[in-house]
Amino acid sequence: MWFEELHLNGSGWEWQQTLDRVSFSDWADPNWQPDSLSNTTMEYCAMLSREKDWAWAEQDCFKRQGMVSVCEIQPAYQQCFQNSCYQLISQFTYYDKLSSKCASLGGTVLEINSKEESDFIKGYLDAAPVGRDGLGNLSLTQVWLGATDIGSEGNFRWMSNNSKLNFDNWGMGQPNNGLPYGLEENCVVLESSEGWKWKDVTCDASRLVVCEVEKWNGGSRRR
Ligand SMILES: [Ca+2]
Ligand SMILES: [Ca+2]
Repeated sequence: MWFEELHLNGSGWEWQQTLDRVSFSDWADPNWQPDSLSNTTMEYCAMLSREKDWAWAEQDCFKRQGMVSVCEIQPAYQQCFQNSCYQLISQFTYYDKLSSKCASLGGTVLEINSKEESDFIKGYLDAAPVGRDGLGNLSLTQVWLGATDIGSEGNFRWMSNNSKLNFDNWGMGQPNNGLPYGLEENCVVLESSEGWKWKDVTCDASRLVVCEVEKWNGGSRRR
């Protein structure tokens, strides 16, 4: 069985969803697992091995044939503020998959409705240990916000209920709909280099996303 939760960032194992360090492990044979630091097979993922009574074994991330995955329906959502809890998802996601990605985790795409929430999210993202690509390079530069002006240029609305923005935190000169370059910009990101202020961008790239759940919906569950 495939165990997609783990990956190696160069100095140890972390959970793929939360990027927390793996504090518990059950390697099949501590004498030879994990061994990817000492050979050249590039085994950066882990699985549960039936032959080893479901203990853990390393595996090449591309060798998925014949494997199945088990999903947990709630990610950690341990970062809570007022009525919401948040989880930065460490997989790059395209705009058209945003809502379904968060829905599959019991939540919606991040929406920011107040200065206080904005400040909290800024602190969360500043502290997030994310943004390493497969080679260990930092890559957390933009995070999707659940807002768009698709359908009515300049009239940005929240994706969850199509209501007009009740708060904004645009960066200097934004939103500009791509002017003067002529690339229509109908999606919104938080930009790390501008203190996580907002900018409209084209909708076609994949970026990281923060999912949000209401607290009463099980958000503050601890593992
Ligand atoms: Ca636009
Ligand atoms: Ca823009």
